Amino acid sequence: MKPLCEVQARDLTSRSLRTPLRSKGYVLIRGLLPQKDVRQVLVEITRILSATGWLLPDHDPLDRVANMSSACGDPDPEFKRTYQEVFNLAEFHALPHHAELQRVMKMIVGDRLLIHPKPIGRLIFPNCERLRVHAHQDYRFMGGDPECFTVWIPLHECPIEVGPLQIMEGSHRAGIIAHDDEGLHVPEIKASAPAEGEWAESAIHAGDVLIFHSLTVHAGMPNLSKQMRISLDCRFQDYARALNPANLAFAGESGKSWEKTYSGWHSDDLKYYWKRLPLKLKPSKSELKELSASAEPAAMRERYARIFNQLN
Ligand SMILES: O=C(O)CCC(=O)C(=O)O
Repeated sequence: MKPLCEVQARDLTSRSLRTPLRSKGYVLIRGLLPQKDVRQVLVEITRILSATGWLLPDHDPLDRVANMSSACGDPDPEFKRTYQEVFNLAEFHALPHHAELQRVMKMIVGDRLLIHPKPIGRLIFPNCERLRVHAHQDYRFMGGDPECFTVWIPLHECPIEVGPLQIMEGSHRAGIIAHDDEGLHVPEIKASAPAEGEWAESAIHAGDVLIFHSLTVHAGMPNLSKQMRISLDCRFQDYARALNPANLAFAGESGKSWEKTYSGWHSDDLKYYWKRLPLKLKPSKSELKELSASAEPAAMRERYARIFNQLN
């Protein structure tokens, strides 16, 4: 097993961050976030998972012992219902705005920092191969400018058996790799696809963050424990670079909206913050309007129309 390339938060410099990102496509920063700040998000999420019956009742929710009779994942409807509750938490959205993370991301992308507003929460039941996230590049899902970075944050100790993320070292240099989407809910890179690099993996601790480029191939490792693996991934870029507006809106048919997401929040500070930035949308608003009338098939026209309407 090849370990991930790591740097201690206390030794961080612009050079110690940029060098591995450039050569290997990622860097693991040990101890960047105070454990109590990460734990606070875990407390809120496990409260929801406990109430919904995903965790065994005779254990501390923070131990995340899974009730396997409830095992589910995206796109199961029961997963989507609970995920929505997690997504609506103000604490969940606040973590990517953590001052320590912003400091580091500015060292990577510069002062014009855009924190994408839709972090993804991963609520991974153990021993469910069908729910594992297989090899992919985030660029396939994000679009916009490839000079975009993901930060993966486990909310608890994540030893190898709990299934942390693994990285194909140097794979960002292969450019955009074709993903297979036939019969798959989430497109993935076939094991046989030509991608250079060796898989690297390490135990990742609460407070560590794994930062990688949008073209870096990565995958979730199998969770072979009895516990759920709970993590968050969020994306960052220079706001002067192209941004796919789908990253700001809810493009699907679920009826999700920012108004619903924000309805239980006590503070307005992190609501619609990106609307104050001079973003470079690609497609632009006028192109979106045009696409919502002309794109094929009809489902794509509807998707563009939903994004366009939410931007206005
Ligand atoms: O947490 C996982 O299993 C997958 C995360 C991922 O693919 C990402 O951070 O882009």
